[in-house]
Amino acid sequence: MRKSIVAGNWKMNGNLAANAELVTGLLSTRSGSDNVDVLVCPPAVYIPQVAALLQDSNISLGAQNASAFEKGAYTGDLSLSMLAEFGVQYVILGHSERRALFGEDDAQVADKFRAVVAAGVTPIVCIGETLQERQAGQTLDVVSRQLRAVLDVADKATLANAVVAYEPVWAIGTGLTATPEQAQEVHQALRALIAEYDAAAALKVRILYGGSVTADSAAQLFGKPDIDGGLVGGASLKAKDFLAICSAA
Ligand code: G2H
Repeated sequence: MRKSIVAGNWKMNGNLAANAELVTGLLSTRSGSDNVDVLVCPPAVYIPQVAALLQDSNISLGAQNASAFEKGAYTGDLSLSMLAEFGVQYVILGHSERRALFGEDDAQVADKFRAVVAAGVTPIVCIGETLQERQAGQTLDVVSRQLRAVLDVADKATLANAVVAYEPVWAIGTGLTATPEQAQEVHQALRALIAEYDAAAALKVRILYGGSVTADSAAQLFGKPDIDGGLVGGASLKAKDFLAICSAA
């Protein structure tokens, strides 16, 4: 059995006061139940603040991005060792907003994947098709290409610990959610692709769904056999909504 994960991707939202209120709300209501891994990914500048707030809790800390490089002349970037020093245990990689707005390509995502794994941090690799690609019947081709880029550089010993997030671009922040059946079809195909590399790892890799997940849509999505939780954007900014999604996982 795979343990579910729910990750809150705050994107570029929050401030000191709002973060404190949100995390306090999460900690005051979250039960001690350990059947789902829960993490939040604040903007990098707030990682120390949120790390302090989460100390000794059962909520983990993630980053929204990281450099593939160890150190040096990379203005504006943050290395894995810097993030790890502040307790970051997960890093989101290749989010569609990074791909579309900041030009990240499959090769860069693969380089970052290698760096994240080498640092002992868990990668959450985001993949997903655009509406145009879905309408052209290219969904499985696109997500397979994006996932292969990472699988080709993955180490057999650590692949099982990686997390994949299927996030159809047309569902992100739009209020449109893939149906549980649409998502399951893709998740199943992704697991089959991972099995081509390592059958045992494929059974263990957790594949999250992301894209306008709400407290209302979560239970049905997470009820599908290959959907192991969610990567949640907008709904992770309200403690009540995020906790309801965690409870559905
Ligand atoms: C997809 C998701 C979180 P939202 O980007 O990664 O955001 O839930 O707002 O669609």
